[in-house]
Amino acid sequence: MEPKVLHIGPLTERFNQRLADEHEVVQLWRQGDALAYLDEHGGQFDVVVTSARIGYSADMLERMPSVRAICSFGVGYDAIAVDEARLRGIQVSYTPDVLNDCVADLAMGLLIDCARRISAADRFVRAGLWPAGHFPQARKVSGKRLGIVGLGRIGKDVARRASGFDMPVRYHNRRQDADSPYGFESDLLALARWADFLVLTCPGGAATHHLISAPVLDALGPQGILINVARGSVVDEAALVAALVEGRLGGAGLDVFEAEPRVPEALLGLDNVVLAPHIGSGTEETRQQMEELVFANLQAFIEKGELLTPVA
Ligand code: 8YV
Repeated sequence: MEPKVLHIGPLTERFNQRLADEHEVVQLWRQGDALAYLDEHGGQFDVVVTSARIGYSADMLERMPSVRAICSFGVGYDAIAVDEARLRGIQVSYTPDVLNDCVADLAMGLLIDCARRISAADRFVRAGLWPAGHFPQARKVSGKRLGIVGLGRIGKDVARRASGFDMPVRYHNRRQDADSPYGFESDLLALARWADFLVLTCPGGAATHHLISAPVLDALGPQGILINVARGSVVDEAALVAALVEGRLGGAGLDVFEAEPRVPEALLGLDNVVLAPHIGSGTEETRQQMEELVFANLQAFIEKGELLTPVA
């Protein structure tokens, strides 16, 4: 029997359309109050499709007793009640690996932009300020010390790119990676003191909530640059804004925010920050691969009752 799919929140037009064309789908965002809708109709769904950003909470799970699989578009699953799903015997899939390149590319792009002040220079030229004087000097990138918080698949791709810039790399993880050629730093403060640039590529969720606190930002210091392509929740955003405004931190390149799409007002006026609207995986090529992987997971579940890339 054709499974009934609940699509939690809109993705790309192409994805939404393809899912609706290929499966029997209800688009939850068109049904008014989500919980009220699920109270009445939740029992009919077998599979949920969602994304790393549009969560699937325990509240919703309770209302959908027949669901057996959640297929998520994205590598992060902090927005999905994975533990609750496991307790209920629900399998969860995600889209690892296919987006590593693009997220790592964006981390390097934000890093170079912040250090060399490319976006600020662009604003300077567009404002017609060049004839009136020189653009202030920026900071060199090549050869600088790179600290990585979360040396997983994406972190390793950032490290590989950094080697092309002759950067010494050290990292902080919960546990040392025995196979890694990079120096392990169990003390995050020590890593921040050592690093010129600190790049965040760790998962979100309770274990990393506000890992980047005021003391870590102070350790990175007035010449240091923070790059976040992980999750907004990893950084104490109020402390970050204060450090930037008070000049205790050199700069920041941010693709993610604590309450995105809301960005703290104070950041908008700062010339030493580069702000992006969560575009880490947002290229045509990568989004296509993520889409294919969601559909492949869905198909595998329908045909064999097993997902291709289950959350471990
Ligand atoms: C989103 C992401 O999935 O993969 C992740 O964890 O945060 C992103 O790639 C994507 O923006 C779709 O919501």
